[in-house]
Amino acid sequence: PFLENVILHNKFLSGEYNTTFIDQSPELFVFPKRKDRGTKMLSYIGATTVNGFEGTSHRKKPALPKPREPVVKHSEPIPNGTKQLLDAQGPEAVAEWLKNRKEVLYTDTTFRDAHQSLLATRVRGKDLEHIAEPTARLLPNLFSVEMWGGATFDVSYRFLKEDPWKRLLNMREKMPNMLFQMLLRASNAVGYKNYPDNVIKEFVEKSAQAGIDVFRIFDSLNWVEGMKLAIEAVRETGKIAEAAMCYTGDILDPSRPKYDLDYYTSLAKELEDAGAHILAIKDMAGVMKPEAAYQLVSALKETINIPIHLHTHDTSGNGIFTYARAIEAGVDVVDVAASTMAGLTSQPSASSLYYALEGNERKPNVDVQAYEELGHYWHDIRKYYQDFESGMMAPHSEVYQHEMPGGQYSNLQQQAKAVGLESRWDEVKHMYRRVNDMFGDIVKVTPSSKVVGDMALFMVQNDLTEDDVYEKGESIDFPDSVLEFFQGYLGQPYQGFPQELQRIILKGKEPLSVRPGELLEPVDFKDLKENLFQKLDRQVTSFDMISYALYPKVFMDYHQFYEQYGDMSVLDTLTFFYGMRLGEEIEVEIEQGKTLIVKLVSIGEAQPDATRVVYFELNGQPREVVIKDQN
Ligand code: 3PY
Ligand code: ZN
Repeated sequence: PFLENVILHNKFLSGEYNTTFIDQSPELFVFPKRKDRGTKMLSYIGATTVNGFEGTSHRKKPALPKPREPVVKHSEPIPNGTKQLLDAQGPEAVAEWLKNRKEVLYTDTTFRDAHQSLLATRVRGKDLEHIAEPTARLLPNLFSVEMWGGATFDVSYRFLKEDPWKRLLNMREKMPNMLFQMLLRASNAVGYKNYPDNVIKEFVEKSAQAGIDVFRIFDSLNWVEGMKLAIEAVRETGKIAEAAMCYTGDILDPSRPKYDLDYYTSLAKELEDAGAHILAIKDMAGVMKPEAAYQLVSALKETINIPIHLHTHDTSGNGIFTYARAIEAGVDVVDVAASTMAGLTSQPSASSLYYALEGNERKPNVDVQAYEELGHYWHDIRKYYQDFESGMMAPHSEVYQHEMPGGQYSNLQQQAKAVGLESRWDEVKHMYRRVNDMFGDIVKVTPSSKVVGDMALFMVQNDLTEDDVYEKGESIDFPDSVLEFFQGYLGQPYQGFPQELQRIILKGKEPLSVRPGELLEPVDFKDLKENLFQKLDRQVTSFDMISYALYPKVFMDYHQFYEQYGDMSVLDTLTFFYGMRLGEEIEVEIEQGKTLIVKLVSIGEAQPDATRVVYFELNGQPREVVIKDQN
């Protein structure tokens, strides 16, 4: 606009100015050459071939077969499912319908929590979308498919360089019969901190518009005050508000009375009163023992009138037993994953539970054979992501001691490795529990679990004992997340903060006693949109806008990647993570009906400035890109 104003100015138009510097400065006419899509893509493939992908071992691209997939008739109509019930009759009708089912219902988590917990959330949209339609055809009797939210949102942008909204919209098209479920961290949305109220409302509204039907809402401290706004925002969209209480402690252990049966029944009642259509019990670490599940679900059935949805992780190996007891007590829905993406830190296996319920009147109404076939796809695709496996190979009953959530275990392990604590991992796990106890025995789930993890790492790294913290705490600089937690920026823990520790950590800073969202300035979306328009130099969608409000830096980094390389979500997964083998030829469909054929011909010697020329053929024409070798 500035330049336009200049050339339209009357002095410019009438020639009353001196432009001789233009004639004398030929460099003004040298413009950066805008790279075409093909060259951008080759730059990405070249860079990944030479330097590897963050988080994968830098090794030669593995040769893996195409995943097997079930045969389905694409020409036939997709059978109706619960989505049609919600759309026609609304959330209360769905809740009523659920309560009247004899069989237990399934939510399939393969598309979200299973890979968040087993593969560091790294499964790409392309691989999820590929199996979406067969799943919709083969499993129309599921209650819902959990496929969005939690960590998938930022990991999409941050590591996979793809737009999470596109994933949602694409899958929505392929699964028109399924209720889509997401995990919403209440006032933390899909982030790790509290956001202003209007950001939460806008995010919920946009997610509902893009296709989410069931919002599982939890607060990382089970603080109902922090959940009400999100519950209300979901109710206003006409979608299903599933309020979750996070299971912590052990109701069977009388020596640990903080989170006893009464705690949970009162919490459930509060959530029902706050407007929940469904109650979720979120056992994020998988520490709910079978008998506890039976007692808890039985007590809740006596207390509330809304359906109950149970979520656990199979870390200890007891998941099926826990579900079986909960089902006996009348739980309405349970979370499961396709068998080849189940078990360990993921959810229990859908087909194992099916067989475990053989002869039981509550056996789920799903096609177990179809589930097994879908499992073949996941089995094969999982191999593409082997660099992200946690290494846990057997049931891990230690979880009952450290209580780390399934989604955190492998992450914290990576963090420990990054700061040189790989060989002290046992100490970190032990410290995690010590920190929990120091903090007053708190709910540990994103983001409060991150605070506990940060503190545990910090203490092990600095060889600090619990006594050191109390004795020398005044002179210790604690991690920011710990400081913010004790200031009340994540909300208020049940029964408050331990006061002495809070005093030591805050060093005179005043803690909040109100809801953090009340204090945060609302975001001016109009302003933000203009600002973003200047930055992106293109039309700004309302999805971009809310993503930027949640994660400004992550979003801008993604944008910069996109400018440099283009849309790399079109690449097949092995090429995306490992680049290409010498002599290999691949086809890339960059848009419908437009395919590029890429061959990697050779890689030149490293030059003194550490660059290498990578030689390709693009649709038969020679092309080269210069890559900085970072090894
Ligand atoms: C998340 O918040 O991402 C979780 O999965 C918590 O269990
Ligand atoms: Zn979970």
